[in-house]
Amino acid sequence: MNHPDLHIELRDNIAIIRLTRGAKRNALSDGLILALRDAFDNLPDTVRAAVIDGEGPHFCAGLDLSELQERDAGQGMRHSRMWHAALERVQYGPVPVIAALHGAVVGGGLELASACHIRVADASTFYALPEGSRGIFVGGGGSVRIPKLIGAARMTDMMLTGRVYNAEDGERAGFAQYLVPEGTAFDKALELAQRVAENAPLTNYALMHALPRIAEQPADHGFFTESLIAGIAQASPEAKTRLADFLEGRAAKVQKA
Ligand code: 1HE
Repeated sequence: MNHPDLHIELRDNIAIIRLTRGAKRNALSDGLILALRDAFDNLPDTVRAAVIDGEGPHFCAGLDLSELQERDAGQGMRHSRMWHAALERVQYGPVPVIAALHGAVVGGGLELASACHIRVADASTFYALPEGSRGIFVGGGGSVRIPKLIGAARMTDMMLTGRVYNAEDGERAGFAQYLVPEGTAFDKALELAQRVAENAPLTNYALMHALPRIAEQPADHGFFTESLIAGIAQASPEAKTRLADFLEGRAAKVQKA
């Protein structure tokens, strides 16, 4: 589980997972991708949410291009499937993951960010998919996840023209749900993780696992899946306690935004 380019820290019930390869702009080597996979596989049961961020001036420069050797088609496919398996653990792991973005969020770095559940970007963030100009293709699930954030037309444009989105345009396009001043993405991500960690774990799990699947289902199946999850969630002891807390005046009301 230990890898020199990945630092894992537990702060109460939040796991902070940091790419620590700043000198190489947190480029994702095969070893680092496998370490990420293992990190999400082995989170302690006490963890309720995770924050992922990157050391140095950039969140992540994507695939480690120095490792791109001569691969045949089968090896290339398996390499991509390895990324899929690792980022699947991020998206469909045990707890919600909040990405704290800054600087470059490019190529595989954007694929990693798009596997997270919430993205907080600071004002220095920029997004790009240089694969188009490097003669390669996305291979870390980007063609599935990124259009869900920004639409297929914007992704096509990015890959065809090398277009780079700055932090503000990126937030408007749908890359990030939060845009914060430079240098504050981690603090905001941690604050959100602490808020997320207060929810019933079953609700968080249901949200992460059910919502993206329901989005893929025909409406009739989606309604049915929703009813199953609704039934399971409301039958949990935690739901009963929380509802009683509200009805008896012990729980916070929703505040006007
Ligand atoms: C790297 C990588 C990398 C930096 N692989 N070594 N990704 C890309 O095409 C993006 C390539 N990187 C860049 O465009 C720039 O490095 C950045 C905009 C991210 C940052 O620029 P800068 O000026 O801050 O840093 P730098 O001087 O370019 O890089 C510092 C060092 O990191 C340098 O090594 P050094 O030994 O000369 O110090 C760089 O070579 C190294 N470095 N990025 C390897 N990506 C599952 S498929 C996914 C497909 C993709 O992700 S393709 C997109 C790859």
